Amino acid sequence: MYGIVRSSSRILKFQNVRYASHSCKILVLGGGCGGCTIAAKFSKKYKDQPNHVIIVEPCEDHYYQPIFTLIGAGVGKLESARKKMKDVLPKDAQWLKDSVVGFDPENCKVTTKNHTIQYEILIVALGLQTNWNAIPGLAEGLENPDAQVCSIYGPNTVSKVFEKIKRTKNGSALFTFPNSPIKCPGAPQKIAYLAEDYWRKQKRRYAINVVYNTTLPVIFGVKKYADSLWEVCKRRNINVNLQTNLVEIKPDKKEAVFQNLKNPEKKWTTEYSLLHVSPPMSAPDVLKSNSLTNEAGFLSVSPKTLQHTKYSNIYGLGDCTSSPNSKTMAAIAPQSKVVYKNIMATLEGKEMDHCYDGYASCPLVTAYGKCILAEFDYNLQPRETFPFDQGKESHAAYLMKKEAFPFIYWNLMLRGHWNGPKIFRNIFHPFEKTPEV
Ligand code: FAD
Ligand code: UQ1
Repeated sequence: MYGIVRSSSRILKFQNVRYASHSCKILVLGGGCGGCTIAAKFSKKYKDQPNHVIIVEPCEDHYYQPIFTLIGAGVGKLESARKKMKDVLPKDAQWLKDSVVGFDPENCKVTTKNHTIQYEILIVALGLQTNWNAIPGLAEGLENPDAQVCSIYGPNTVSKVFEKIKRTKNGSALFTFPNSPIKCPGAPQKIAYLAEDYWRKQKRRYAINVVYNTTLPVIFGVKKYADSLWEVCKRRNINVNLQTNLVEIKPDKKEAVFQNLKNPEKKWTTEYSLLHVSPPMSAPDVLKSNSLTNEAGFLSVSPKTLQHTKYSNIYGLGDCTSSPNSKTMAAIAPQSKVVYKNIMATLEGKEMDHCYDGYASCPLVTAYGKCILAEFDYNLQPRETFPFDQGKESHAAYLMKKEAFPFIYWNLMLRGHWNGPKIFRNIFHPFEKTPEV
């Protein structure tokens, strides 16, 4: 029933095959964290049935993005975050190296630039799109080596961040959080803490005004961790401005224009000596404006089952869905189990019985060697794994961020073996009740 209709399985990998048709049981869109993780689970299940799992992914390289924050602070190099896509995607799945361009959910078909694919089950894991052109002056500023504009948010920009931090000797160092949903909402302030710590260690902190301008009305969404972060900022004299939006950069003059979101007419221009920008993000263009998505362009899924709200043979995971969790890799670990189990139940004609509780985690690095390990759920209540107070800065949490999580990612998660730390939480907190979602 399944299989390649007009091409051999090997040909799938080559771009010069035009308009070939394929069919498969499980079609995964996106070979990033979510796509690779879920494809690994299904290819293990169907390893004796070639062509059952197809992954559509255009990129040659796969990145472990969480380590970009440390790379931006001079801890490690970009090469440590990068592997070849062909080496991380599951060997028992077919990789179609192409971009999705259209959906036809009524007929269970997806089109890519060069192919059409018929599926029984579709899993969408297309991530978030980074909109570098949404702020006038940002793209020019990043390209201009003298403009002192930088960002940890792109594989092409992250390597230049530390150089620019090192070059900053005085003036105002501004760090921004955009007016859109973003991946790892903690990262824009983590890089501010690391840069501040660097300047302190270099004995030039007294000459630099460190400012964190966020569009959000809070420093962090979970009160327990927000309280700790306010203390860090107070102790280290980091100025935090809430509801403050970067709207334009004038790289030649080293000036940034901000807007007060409480009174959007109110705009002002500030000089900077360093500007770290977390760019606006959105659902990928290909997802926007079709019957699969909500108004903002995110794949409409049930927050509990991660099944599409209209088409029962479509599921989503990761940053591109409407599920209101914090968009992190840590969230994808339990999501991947829920999606896998619920699809298997559907295929076997059973009720779906796995439910995602919104778990997400954010290792909030506050200095070289220190981290607050935030873990929480849909209710924004802490769901901590370890038997110590994770709201306090600790070296253990920093080591997990730097060493343990990358190891878990490459060796367990991408191979379909990591469903999050619940197993450890159950050991350390045996009497904790699972909250209602
Ligand atoms: P991605 O991993 O981004 O993958 C999406 C894939 O879809 C990509 O490979 C892309 O090429 C592909 N794609 C896009 N368009 C198409 C198309 N048209 N057709 C086919 N394929 C397409 N998370 C944490 O848990 N902890 C952290 O400390 C942390 N820190 C972070 C720091 C930074 C600076 C960044 C950038 C991210 C961080 N994250 C962190 C977030 C984490 O990296 C993301 O949440 C995670 O990668 C999302 O996985 P995903 O599969 O949804 O998207
Ligand atoms: C996690 O599972 C994970 O995926 C590998 C991350 O990715 C980067 C994380 O940052 C975190 C915090 C977790 C959660 C794991 C534990 C042990 C708390």
